[in-house]
Amino acid sequence: MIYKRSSALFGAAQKVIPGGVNSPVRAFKAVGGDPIFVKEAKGAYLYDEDGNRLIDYINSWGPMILGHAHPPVVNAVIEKAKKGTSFGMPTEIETKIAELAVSMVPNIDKIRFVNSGTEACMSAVRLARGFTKKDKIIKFAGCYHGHSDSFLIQAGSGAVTFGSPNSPGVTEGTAKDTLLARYNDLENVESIIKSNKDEIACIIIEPVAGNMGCIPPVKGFLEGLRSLCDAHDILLIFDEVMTGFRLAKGGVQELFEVDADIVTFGKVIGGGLPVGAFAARTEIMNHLAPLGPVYQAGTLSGNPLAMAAGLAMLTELNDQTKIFDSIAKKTEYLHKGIAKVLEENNVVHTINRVGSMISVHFSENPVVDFESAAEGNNDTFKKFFHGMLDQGIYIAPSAFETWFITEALTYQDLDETIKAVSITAKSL
Ligand code: KE4
Repeated sequence: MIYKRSSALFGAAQKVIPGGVNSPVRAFKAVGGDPIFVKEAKGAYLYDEDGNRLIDYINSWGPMILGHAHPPVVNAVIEKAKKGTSFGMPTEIETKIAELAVSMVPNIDKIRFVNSGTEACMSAVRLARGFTKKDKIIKFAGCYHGHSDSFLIQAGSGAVTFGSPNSPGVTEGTAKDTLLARYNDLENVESIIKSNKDEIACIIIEPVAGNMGCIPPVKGFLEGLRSLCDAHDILLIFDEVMTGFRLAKGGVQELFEVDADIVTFGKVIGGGLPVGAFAARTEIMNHLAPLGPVYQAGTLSGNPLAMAAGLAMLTELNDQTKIFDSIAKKTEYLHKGIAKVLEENNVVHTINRVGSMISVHFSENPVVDFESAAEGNNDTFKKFFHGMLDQGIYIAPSAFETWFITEALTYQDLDETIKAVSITAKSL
């Protein structure tokens, strides 16, 4: 594959945009080489600036569950744009998508729309702190909830659970209120709660992790968090920015039948336009301004174009819930095919999968948390990424990401992908 024009465009971008990208993971830093500049996309395919067609397993990091340039979404945006693009005033369409989302997801009575998953998670934590009048939060090493200060915290030295900033610009003052736990380790969570009695406002978690590769909760883990939260007056926040409207109509709450107190959304809910949201029962949501004292706002929140895209997307997913089963079956087919050809080529690996989220780890041990995810062989991953790209397959440019399967993929595309793995495996 030739990427001359992408490289030239990357050179120009770097002169005026830090690192040439508007979000770091796009820069290929984890895999090397210049990022691919996409010209357009349709269905399961990307068409880059050098005329290459790539089968897309990122789908804008999740939103394109029905495929790129999906006509009902595109047409809804075009029609809405003709009537104006933003008013900063309430519009009926915001109520319509809110009513639909509330009808699709368990345990939520009200929803507030924002412009990104970060904003949704940041606001959900502020709401939890305001509602419980407690300051500390528990997050899990390896889970990502966006770039708000409270989340950019890494494990402190040794086993100490007090976090320390993992980015300049995040203060020690902020870090001290974020406690870090190990994913899938209920005892660890319980000990942190006991060491911070009556100080913890919420536990925020990716109920199926997607930012350390795909990591499912072990049996009983989510249920255990629910019990701990009930016993210690802590709110449980499910960050469903990735999993919401992807793993089931009602997300992970429906899939695993565990109730969250606050749920955050992004990606799919906006149909590819900038939308995040957070939702909860009335008792909690009514603490939000203008009703209650917890302030949260946004000029473009509930933007009519974004709402039109999101409403078209959720309407289709709500009307055709068989889509969730169809993409889960495609993902299982892909999983089995990739595993077979990697085994045939004696490539040490493990594959994690939940619904239409899947990740390939070049590690012989099970990947159940950040530590085990970090044991993966990154050099092998880099070769795998570029080998697949050379075969016209675009997977996540980082071993700590998840592949997102779109309904637009055909079984022929999946076979082409499995064949590409077979060819690439010979060079690993
Ligand atoms: P955004 O602010 O990027 O819309 O959402 C933040 C976020 C929150 N919660 C979860 C579970 C997420 O996965 C994300 C964002 N996901 C990354 C992919 N790992 C977005 C890609 C990027 O950062 O460019």
